[in-house]
Amino acid sequence: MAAVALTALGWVLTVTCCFSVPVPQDEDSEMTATDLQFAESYLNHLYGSPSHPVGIRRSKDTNGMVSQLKEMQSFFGLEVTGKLNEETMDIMKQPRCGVPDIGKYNFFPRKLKWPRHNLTYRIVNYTTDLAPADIDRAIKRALRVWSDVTPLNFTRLRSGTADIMVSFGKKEHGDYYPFDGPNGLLAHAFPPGEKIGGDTHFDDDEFFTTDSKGYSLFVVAAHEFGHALGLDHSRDPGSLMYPVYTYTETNTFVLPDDDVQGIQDLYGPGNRDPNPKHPKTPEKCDPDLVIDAITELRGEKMIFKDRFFWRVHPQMTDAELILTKSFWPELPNKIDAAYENSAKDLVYIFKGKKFWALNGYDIVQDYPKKLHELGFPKSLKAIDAAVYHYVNKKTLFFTGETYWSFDEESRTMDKGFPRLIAEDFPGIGEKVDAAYQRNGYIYFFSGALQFEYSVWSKKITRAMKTNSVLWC
Ligand SMILES: [Ca+2]
Ligand SMILES: [Ca+2]
Ligand SMILES: [Ca+2]
Ligand SMILES: [Zn+2]
Ligand SMILES: [Zn+2]
Repeated sequence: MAAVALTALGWVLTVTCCFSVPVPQDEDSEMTATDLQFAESYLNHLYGSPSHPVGIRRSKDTNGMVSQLKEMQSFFGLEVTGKLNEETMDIMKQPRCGVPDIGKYNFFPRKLKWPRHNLTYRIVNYTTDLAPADIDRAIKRALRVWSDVTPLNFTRLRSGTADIMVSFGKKEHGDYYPFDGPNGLLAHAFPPGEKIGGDTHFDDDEFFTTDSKGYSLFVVAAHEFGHALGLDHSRDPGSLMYPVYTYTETNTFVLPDDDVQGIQDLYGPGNRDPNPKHPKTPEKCDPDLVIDAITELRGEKMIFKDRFFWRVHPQMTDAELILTKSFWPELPNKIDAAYENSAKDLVYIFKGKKFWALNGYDIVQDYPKKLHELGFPKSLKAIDAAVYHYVNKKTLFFTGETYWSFDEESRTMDKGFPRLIAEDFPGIGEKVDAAYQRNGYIYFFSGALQFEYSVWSKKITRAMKTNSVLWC
C-alpha cells in the first residue's frame, strides 16, 4: 500500500480494530442502537483523528468520539455540541463521498499535486447501470470540468497503466477501503501520486445515471476527480468539493468559484475557460444582500438566494445555508417567490410561469402548475413575491408595480386587481423582491432594505437592512 493512499484514506485500519465506544447523544434525542452504530462508523471512517495514527489500536476513548463529533459538526456548520442530535444524524445519513473530511491534516501536511500537466486516464471496467458510451461521456465531461480552468490535459488510454485508473467495484474491491452497499458512500479517489494515487473508484452498489433518478455519474465523477487532482473537501455547501452529494444537471453545470480557487491554487489558471463566470456562494452578512424569496415553513424561515436557501430556526441565531436542490432536486436553481399556507401546511414555490406545492420534503402530485391556473393573465411571465395573509385568508402576489389578491378559500383571484403597490402600501418602494408575514406584520424586502408593515394600522412600523433577517 502506497503511503500516499494512507494520507487520504487512513481510516480503514482504525476501523478494523473492533472497539466500541458509545457516541454521546443529546438528552432529547432518541437514537436507535442502529443509529448510534452508524454514527460511530461514520465518525471513524470520515473523522479519524490525526492523534490516532493508522494501525494503532485505539483505547476506549469517549473523548476522541466527542472531538470527532465536534469536528464533524463544525465542518457542516452545525451547532457544535459534541453530542449526537437529529440534525447531525440527518447529515450523516446523506449520500456522500468516501474520502474523509479532514483528509490532509492526517499524516503528511503537504500539498499533493501532479508534477506535470499531461495526465492519462483509463476506464478499467463498466457498471451495467449505463451504456458504456454514456459512461465514457460522463467521465470525459467530468475531467473537462477541471481541465477547462487549469493547464491540465487528460488523454484516455485503452490499456496499460494510466495516472487515473477509473473503476467500479462493490464492498471490498481490492484496496482495503471497502464500500458499504447501496447509498452511504458513493465513491472515493486517491490523491495524486504513483500507483494507486489518482485512482478513482465508484461503488457499483449504487445506481448511476445520467439524470436525477439515481446518482449522476457525472456529478460523482467530477467531485472524485477533484480529489484525484489534489483537492480536499470544502466546507462551502455550494462547492463541488462539498462532501455531500447533490444533483446538478450535466449540461448547465458550471464549476463553482470555491473549486476554481482551489484547483488554480495547485495548477494555476488555463487559457480556455469557456464559462469564466463561476457561481459564488452568497454571504449572509453582505450589507448589500438582496434576496430572491422568503417564506416560513413550519415555524422556520427559509430565505432563498440564487441556488441556496438559508434556514433560520426561531431559537437559533446561526442560519444554515443549504442548496435548494439538496432538499428538492426537482425545483429550479433560482426561484422568484414563495409563501406558506399554514392552514394547509403547504409551501408554494414560484419560478417563471410555473409553481410547485411542497409538503415538507415532498412535492405535491400534479405540480408544477401554471401561473394562469391561479387566475393570472396568460401573458404574465413571472411574479416577484407572494405572501399569505392568515387573517383574511388572502394571498398577495406582487408583480412589478402592482399586486393581486387571491382568495385561498375559493381559489380565485379577487375582483378589482391588480392594484398599485405604491397606493396601498406607501413607503415600501415600487417593487417587492420578497415578503413574509408574522404576527400581524408583513415584512417586505426591496433591495437591501426590509419594511415591517402593520396589517392593523396599515403603516410601516420599522425599516431595517435586509440582512437583519439573518441576524447580521
Ligand atoms: Ca494511479
Ligand atoms: Ca454505497
Ligand atoms: Ca422575488
Ligand atoms: Zn470527496
Ligand atoms: Zn477503492
